[in-house]
Amino acid sequence: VVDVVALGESMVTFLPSRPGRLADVPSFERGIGGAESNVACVLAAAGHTARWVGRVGTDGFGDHLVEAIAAYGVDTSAVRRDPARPTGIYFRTAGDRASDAHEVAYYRAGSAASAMAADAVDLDAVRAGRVLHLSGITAALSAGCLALMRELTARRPGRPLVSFDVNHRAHLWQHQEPGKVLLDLARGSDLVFVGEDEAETAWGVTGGPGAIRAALPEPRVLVVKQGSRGATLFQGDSEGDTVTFVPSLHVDVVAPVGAGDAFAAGFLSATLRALPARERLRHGHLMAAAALTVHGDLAAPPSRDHADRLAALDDDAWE
Ligand code: KDG
Repeated sequence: VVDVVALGESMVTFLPSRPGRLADVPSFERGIGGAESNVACVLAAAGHTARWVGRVGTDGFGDHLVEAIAAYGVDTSAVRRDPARPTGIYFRTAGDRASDAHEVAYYRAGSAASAMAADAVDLDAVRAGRVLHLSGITAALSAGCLALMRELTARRPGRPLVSFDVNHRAHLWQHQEPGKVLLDLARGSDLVFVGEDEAETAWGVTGGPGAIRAALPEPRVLVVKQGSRGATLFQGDSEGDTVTFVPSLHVDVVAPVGAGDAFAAGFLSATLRALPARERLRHGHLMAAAALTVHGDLAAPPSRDHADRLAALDDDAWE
């Protein structure tokens, strides 16, 4: 059994050669992106078995994605190729260092991935992991993708543990109200990652982690990400929730893109290894710190031994 299967759209990304407005940047460097395959790549680099399920065109960008993701050690055998639709791509600008203020230009409407649907993916391959990792991005891609997400988050005996990163991308939701859709998908999941800021924009929930948990009591595990402050884990059992907060690492941010995915991968890795709550959050923060300090979506994560040693440092080192 593979540890984690991640399903979603991956894209070739174009990173700017220098900061500035999209209108002014003269050249871009090719990279790979896609929230869910990012999670699979970090997990594979951290020594787990990971599969990415997606759909790309038969174009060179599709070849590149499959090859580059496989080079991380991710199983791409269930990726489908679509001769009629292109691989999605996107461009982004570099904001000023620590801020999130970058422009994103997606070229993904009608992409191969938008044709994913319950009858157009290999559902056995999707459900073959201990964990199935999904994100709210997929729900925004097309009606078929949304129906697939509903199918995968339907509570059924014997399904893998369903991990869901809300990943609210306002740009992608032009024809639908995202709030209720994302909330329903989160409710059907076992482990949910959500940013405090996303909970406010998507659901209008303010008031911090406790208020978010009150709005989303169904998943057994809820991780509320609080940016550079830290993250709060709610771990439910028959007695109620155990609540654990761990501060983030302070790093010089180069680009925030990919940090949420890396966080999810670190948290999932520690969860698969049955590490205690505090270590799960610490592994999330460590992987996020690696991603925050590079331009692209993906950073080489610390080795498992190294991450374990850092996660085990005493509280003073983590304040
Ligand atoms: O999580 C990083 C992603 O934003 C990026 O890789 C692209 O998946 C992506 C998206 O849809 O924004």
